[in-house]
Amino acid sequence: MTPVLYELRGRDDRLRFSPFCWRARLALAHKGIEAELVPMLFTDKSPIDFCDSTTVPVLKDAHGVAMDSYDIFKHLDAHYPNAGNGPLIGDAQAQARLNFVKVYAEQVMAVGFFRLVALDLLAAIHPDDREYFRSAREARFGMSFEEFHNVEIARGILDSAFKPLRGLLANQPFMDGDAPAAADYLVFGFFIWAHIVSDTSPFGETEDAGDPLVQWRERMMDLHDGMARKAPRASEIAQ
Ligand SMILES: N[C@@H](CCC(=O)N[C@@H](CS)C(=O)NCC(=O)O)C(=O)O
Repeated sequence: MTPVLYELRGRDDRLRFSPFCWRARLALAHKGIEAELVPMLFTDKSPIDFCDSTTVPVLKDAHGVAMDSYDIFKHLDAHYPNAGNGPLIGDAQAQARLNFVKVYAEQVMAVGFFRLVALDLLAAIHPDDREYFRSAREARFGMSFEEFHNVEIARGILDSAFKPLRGLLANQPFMDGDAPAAADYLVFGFFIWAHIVSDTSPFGETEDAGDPLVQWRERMMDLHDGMARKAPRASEIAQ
């Protein structure tokens, strides 16, 4: 069977911005696997009724179902170990280290991105989903979207969160070394999320082309035939 990736769609079906779904898309591209992409709304999860997940991405293929972006990496490595560009994660030691990258990306860096684009994200979400998403996330933030969206605070968080990435990328082209793999995709998911929903740069009013992190972001945009660069952005699609 053709693998199927279930992913979140936005107000327009071309808007596919979920950071977790992007991890899965990039991982599939890394393996050279073409998947059918099936959209889902927050408020209509019927496409993934067949499994035990309430979130996307979900990947279904001939080997079974993987219901989380990180589990999709593991599933692809288990069932397609040497396909395309090879392993995503690597050995057990590499996986143990990757766990740190995942926690850092989701619990430190992502907060900065979310505060940078919160209102743009809400506008990019399907109108039927906005009330659900607003109330679920406001309960989590402990404040309104309008208060949470704060470019100055966001850039402060990101300036700090970007330091370890810059330190690493000053010495190697990708987080995983000479070529991109799971660590790069885990982190880049949040960059492409913000890029699709908003025109506000995470780097400030002007971007420094000599910044190793800006250079890495550009390399990531170019990967796999420029799939991230080609992704339609909210600002390109009429409201
Ligand atoms: N741990 C999951 C998180 C996935 C996740 O939170 N996905 C969001 C879309 S970006 C979702 O489906 N949320 C459903 C909901 O909040 O009801 C992963 O890494 O795959």
